[in-house]
Amino acid sequence: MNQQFFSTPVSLRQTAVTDDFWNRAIELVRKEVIPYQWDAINDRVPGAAPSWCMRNFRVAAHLMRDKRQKGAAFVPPSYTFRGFEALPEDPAHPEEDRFYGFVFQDTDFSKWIEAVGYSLARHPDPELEKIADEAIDLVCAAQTEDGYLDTYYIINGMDAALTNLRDHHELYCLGHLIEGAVAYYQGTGKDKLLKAACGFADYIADRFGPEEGKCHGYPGHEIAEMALVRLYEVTGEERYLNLSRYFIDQRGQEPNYFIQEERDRAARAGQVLRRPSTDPAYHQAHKPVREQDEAVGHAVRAVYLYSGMADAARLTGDKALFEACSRLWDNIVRKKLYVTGGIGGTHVGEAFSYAYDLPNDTAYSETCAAIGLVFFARRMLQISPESRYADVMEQALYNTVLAGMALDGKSFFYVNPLSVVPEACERDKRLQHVKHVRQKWFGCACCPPNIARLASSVAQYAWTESEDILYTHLYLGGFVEKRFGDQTLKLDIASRFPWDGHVVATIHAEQPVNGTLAFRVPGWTDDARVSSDKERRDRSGYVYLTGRWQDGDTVVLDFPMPIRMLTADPRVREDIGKVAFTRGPITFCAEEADNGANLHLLRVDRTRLELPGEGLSIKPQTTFGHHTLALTLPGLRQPLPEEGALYHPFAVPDEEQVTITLIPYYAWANRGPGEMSVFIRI
Ligand code: FUB
Ligand code: ZN
Repeated sequence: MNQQFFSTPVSLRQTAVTDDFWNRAIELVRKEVIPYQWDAINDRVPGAAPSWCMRNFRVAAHLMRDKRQKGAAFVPPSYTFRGFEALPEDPAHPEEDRFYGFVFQDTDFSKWIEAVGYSLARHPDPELEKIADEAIDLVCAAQTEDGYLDTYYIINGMDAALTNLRDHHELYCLGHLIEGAVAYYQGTGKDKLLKAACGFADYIADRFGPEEGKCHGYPGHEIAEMALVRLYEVTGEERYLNLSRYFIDQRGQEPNYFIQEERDRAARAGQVLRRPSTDPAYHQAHKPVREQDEAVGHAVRAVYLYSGMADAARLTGDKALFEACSRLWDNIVRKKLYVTGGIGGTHVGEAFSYAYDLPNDTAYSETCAAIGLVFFARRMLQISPESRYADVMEQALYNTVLAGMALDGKSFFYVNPLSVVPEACERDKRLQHVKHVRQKWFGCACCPPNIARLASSVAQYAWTESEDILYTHLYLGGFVEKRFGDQTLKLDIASRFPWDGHVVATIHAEQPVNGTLAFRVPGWTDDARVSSDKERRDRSGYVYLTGRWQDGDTVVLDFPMPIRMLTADPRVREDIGKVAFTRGPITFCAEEADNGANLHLLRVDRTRLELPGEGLSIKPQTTFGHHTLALTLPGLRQPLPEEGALYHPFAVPDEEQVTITLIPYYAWANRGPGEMSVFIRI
């Protein structure tokens, strides 16, 4: 850990993303997703699963108003808890003052307001801001006088608050509330929600800690760890950083808090807990985090935790914590990462599987997990700018994260398989979690709003800064401003990423500026060229250019993007004898729309790959007005015989020569239902 290289994300207000690729995604979020999401969290989307989110806030706000008006002690309605998901008996007429939905339903609002905050930072919109302000008024009206803010318990009864940290997501709601509040504050300068988030964080900080009589627990679903760090960075209040560190260090200590908590709950109900209902590894609580070296359990929780650990390590200079992050990172990247940048090999527990278990058709690869991996990668880069972190960040971002949203921004994937046969998805119960058509919304709507908040803040993943270095990690086209001392430098980036690796960075500055510009050299290119007249140093896949920058100076970067044919480590049983194709940051896949059904009958024709005019080639393709590149390659297709005997004596099949067409993985399932496969036999 060398503090000289530590950095923080630039403010969105210092940036603009103007290229066709990302600007399109950001605009989709602004014009389609944010308004749609607002309707969704207000249960106004016909045919979509209700969110109940804003309704729950309204019910909680009414309860709080009654309490304030009567001046009496707050007596919540005495409902028995219905468990994880309470649904109304009659959806058309929900009972007036009940909580509905998942225990973490409040986070639908928090993620929406976070995306709104990022969007407003770059694109003022008084109408949207007014809607957001009114929503914030409602949310704040639901807060209890001592700062608590989770409608599940405000409505159901505060007597049970903080008694089920493992499953009931209160601290997850806190984390998302903080993230949303900070983004809205930074985007608009308005601090009402930020104060509410601080109030909730203070409530928790007062009740958690090593002191006797305080709660020694930690979040069942991580995120508060990184959110509290962010709150600390915005407010300067050390207690938030301390609380984050407490949560990180308490996790996995003995006696295990979650087991003890469940035992206590059972005892209160007059029962004896014979066996904990959940393995602590699911929550990454099986051992202290500093001793962990394998990414296990629920994948989103895991990478959110590791992100918080990296944040805390950076701010406290905690080397052991950073080393744990590095071990966990390496474990993911070497043994548990899909070629699409997805993570989570099994739907059982939405979790990491064992090493090298990366099934293609039953993959979970939740969109949120890829987003969490992007968070983790950016935080590792902030500590140690090494291209290998940015490579994975880019891989997750351009492939699984973007695949999570349709090209028209109107439907979403939660699960991102690498191989799909529609009939199997529809008829095979083992594939119940896999959809081959994107959904409009989800009852558990974690993924779509997560895409919205990441896409609208993508500039903060492209550029980070320290006092005297501006880092470019991703080659978005647009600009970023950086103050070096009392001078401002504007870096204007002309880029056609991800299709073309030629990038021109032009400097604009009223006065000459002394400083260092660091540019990442992607790991997928062999022959990178960086032209500049400034002093050059290379370190861990970054080129550092130091000097006196004048208006009009340029840095020209060339990152050739050959088509790469990748094979997995042979320990990945699923992929043996198969290859996947990538070019630059993009992973490709075959779709039925281009190649016909029965993709499993295809294989790459190795003998023709090297022949002039027959090998791999690129062709432009347009889907929904969105320009992409397709790859073509020589292939062979085994013919299907007449149906007959299931087994027969082996004979070398008489394969037909075909051309295989591949499209970017993120663009699959935009042309109607059909098969898809990332890996192809060779
Ligand atoms: O538990 C909250 C969110 O719902 C998780 O992050 C997702 O995996 C989904 O289970
Ligand atoms: Zn999700």
